[in-house]
Amino acid sequence: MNKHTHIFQGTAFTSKSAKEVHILKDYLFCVNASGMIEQVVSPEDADYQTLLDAYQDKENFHRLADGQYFLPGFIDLHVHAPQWAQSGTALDIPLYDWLNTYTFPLESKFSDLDFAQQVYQDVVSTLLANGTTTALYFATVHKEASILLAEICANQGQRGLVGKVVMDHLENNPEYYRDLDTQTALVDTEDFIIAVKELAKSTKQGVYPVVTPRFIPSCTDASLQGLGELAAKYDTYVQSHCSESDWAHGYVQDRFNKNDAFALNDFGLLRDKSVMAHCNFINDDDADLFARTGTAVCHCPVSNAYFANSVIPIAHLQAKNVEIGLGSDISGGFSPSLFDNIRQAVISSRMLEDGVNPALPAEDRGVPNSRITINEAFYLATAGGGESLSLPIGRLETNYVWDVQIIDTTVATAKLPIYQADENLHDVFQKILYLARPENIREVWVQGKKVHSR
Ligand code: XAN
Repeated sequence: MNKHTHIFQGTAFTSKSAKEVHILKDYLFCVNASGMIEQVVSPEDADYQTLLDAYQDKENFHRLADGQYFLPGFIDLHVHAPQWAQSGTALDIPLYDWLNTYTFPLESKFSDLDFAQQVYQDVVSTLLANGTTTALYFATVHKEASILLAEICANQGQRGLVGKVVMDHLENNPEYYRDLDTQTALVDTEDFIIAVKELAKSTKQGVYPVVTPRFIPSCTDASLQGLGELAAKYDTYVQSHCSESDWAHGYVQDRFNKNDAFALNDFGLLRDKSVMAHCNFINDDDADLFARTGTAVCHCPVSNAYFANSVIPIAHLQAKNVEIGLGSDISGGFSPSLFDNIRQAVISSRMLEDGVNPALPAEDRGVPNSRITINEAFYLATAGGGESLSLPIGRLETNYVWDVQIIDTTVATAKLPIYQADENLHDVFQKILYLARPENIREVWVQGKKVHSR
């Protein structure tokens, strides 16, 4: 502990395991100059009073007010940053039509850096205001605008993992929106990786380049192969869409006679640092392959309800040791809030378990053992995301970074229904997860630095 240490005092909620939440009542969190949690001190510890006496009058001591709580910052594993400009629109048509009618025309506009700057500034600040401290972003095919997104994350203090999207397939992508050719796609990706790694050196929280084949239909075999090699050469993250819709899944079967997971693995794209979005149609062999390679699944419950008409079996995948986190999938998912996605994850899982067709006998309606609890959905948005990215984030524990959101349950315009001073803290936790709105997020900190307040 030295003069650069910051001490935070208050009650925090953090995952103990996938099912259990640890309630740290009135703890001290000692955060060092690098933004790491150096020590977590309970009121029963011998050091507690000594630390309080030494620090409580200093300016680097922060005590939560009554009705305020710490939550780990959220980790959004799937955001299409350019699509923020169309969030909340056109969700009533199938994926393939949505991409061609709305999404590709929009994304093509990001060759204009002024437009990109406007949208990217907004999406990063909006996610921070919603408690998202780490985000895994798809940008567009444009190298410069993708670097700009990484720069904006760096400047706003968000831990951004950013991918320049690769779409080099001449038949499957529109002429107005694709990489010029395979060679250009690979050279641009390599330039992008080098630029973001250089940028990362000047950030505290880190920004990371991500190898990003949009999905198999958008890429040639040659680009998939080249991207796998780049990921290995630079030891980068990899992201893509995997077995998302009936259409995409069927396309990969026709082209490779195997599922997306095995096809991606053949190109070296399933690695410990890989995150595959959606995965609605993966089978047990695919799941085992994910577990063996350390590939994580990003569950996008809002988007899946619209575009895939599907619910992935979270509990089943976890039982097979697959790492899973949560994604908003802006703008396939309309909401920038992982609170909304936590809520939908619980709702969808219950519909999967209980079934939705009341015409069938109860025992034939659903998939047994599918429901997840609010604790488990919280885990996906925090610790599960951290494990998926193999970063020390998503938990309030020693040797994790100080990425937190301070939730204020007493905000006049968004007061949570807490009337008893001695209310059970797990009930408070549930009320926060189900009812909190952006107004309740008073402050957001990333790597020990305040990056948002209201
Ligand atoms: N597949 C996709 N799915 C999705 O939800 N959003 C996209 O932008 C996309 N591209 C391919």
